[in-house]
Amino acid sequence: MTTIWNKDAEGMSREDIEELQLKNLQATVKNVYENVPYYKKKYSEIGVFPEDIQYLKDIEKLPFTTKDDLRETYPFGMFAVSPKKIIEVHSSSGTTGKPVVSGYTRQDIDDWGETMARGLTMMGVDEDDIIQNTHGYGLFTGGFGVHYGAHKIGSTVIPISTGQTRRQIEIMEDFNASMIIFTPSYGLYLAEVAKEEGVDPKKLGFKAIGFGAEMWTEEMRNKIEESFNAPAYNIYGLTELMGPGIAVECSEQKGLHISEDYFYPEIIDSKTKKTLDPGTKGELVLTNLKREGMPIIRFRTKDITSLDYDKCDCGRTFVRMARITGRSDDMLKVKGVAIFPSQIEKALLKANDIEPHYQIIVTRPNLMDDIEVKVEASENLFFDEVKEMINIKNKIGDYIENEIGLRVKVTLVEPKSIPRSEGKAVRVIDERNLH
Ligand code: DLL
Repeated sequence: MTTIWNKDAEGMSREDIEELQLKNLQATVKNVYENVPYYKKKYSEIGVFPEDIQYLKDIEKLPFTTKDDLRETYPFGMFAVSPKKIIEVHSSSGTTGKPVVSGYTRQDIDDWGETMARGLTMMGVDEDDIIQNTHGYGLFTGGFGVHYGAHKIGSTVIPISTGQTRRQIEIMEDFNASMIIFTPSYGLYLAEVAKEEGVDPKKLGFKAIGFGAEMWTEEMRNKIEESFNAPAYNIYGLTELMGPGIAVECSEQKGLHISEDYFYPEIIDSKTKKTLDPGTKGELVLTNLKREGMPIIRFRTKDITSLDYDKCDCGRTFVRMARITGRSDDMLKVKGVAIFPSQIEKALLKANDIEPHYQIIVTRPNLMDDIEVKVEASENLFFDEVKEMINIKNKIGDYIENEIGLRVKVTLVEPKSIPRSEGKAVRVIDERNLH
């Protein structure tokens, strides 16, 4: 049995967990009904009220919240407290351009640190460790979430953020980092660059690796563990609810423990929207149970997983969710950034001289994500000068970058060369094999 950060919480009996969850759910529903006009309107429209929540199961009476709801209330419409009490905001892509904003009070930031402290402890990290945190610090939640957890347990954090890969290798060696956090694709790239620099990643002496923010396969985990000669643990989270720490994998590496005192998980069938039994694969729906700044109720994560309530050998009683194996929508994560094809389409519609036929091709050459957008040129343009083509390509590249925040390769192809489909157009070709 490993050390548990907060035995009182993480070792609770199922009965106690459910009692606490019901109490906090009732308080949260009351809070949003009274303080967030958007929820009040939605609940009043269908005639459900806070007092209708008598049992945990009653959560199913409440409507779902989606990214679109957050977009409609952009930027601060979902806050349940006065903006004065919000001390930090984060953000990520929305479905049609406007990003999703997430606000935290001082207490929320402290709670975020608590969940990540639990997670780091699951990985065997403590105050003697030095953590190299390669997650981006900024509007992305990765950097700060891990940072708050590291502070809470008193380990030393190197807030190096993403990029400067050669410098990362130098720092790991010089500062003697004992644990590292990365996205799986960046981890593999780091190992490759280390080898190029003449550094054997196996000898860097990491005792644990934390990784998340994007989909990965067991083969990728094996490769990462082998490259660094250290166990790699899965970290799950999302901007809307809290960022990294919602669920983290323990030493057993058999699923991620969801901090159930902070989150209520459900699995639904994405089509019928009915709640499914434990163990069945479906879409994860999450509810904030304690959040002050921006409590989100029944958020459709669109992530596909299942829940396992069996006792875990690590001694923790919190439910475990399986590794994410897919999405129920068309969101892609490229270089850790969430992207929707609709955003690319919106950018393309701004450009002249092209046809609205396109394909998004995502590959992972040399272990780094690459994204290419193929667009059909108009007949006129296709027979035009090369200089003009380059101008248009650059312009499209700018529009897309403006929309998604990433520079992509734009390729203009011959008119009518992109295959037409009779049903739903195949817009995305993901060659990374992440399922
Ligand atoms: O990626 C939060 C995070 C940061 C988690 C660092 C872990 C580590 P978003 O950018 O809002 O937040 O993206 C959330 O990323 O709905 C999943 O589709 C995907 N995702 C996050 N963690 C994992 C994971 C952060 N461990 C979206 N495995 C989620 C698979 C993941 N997919």
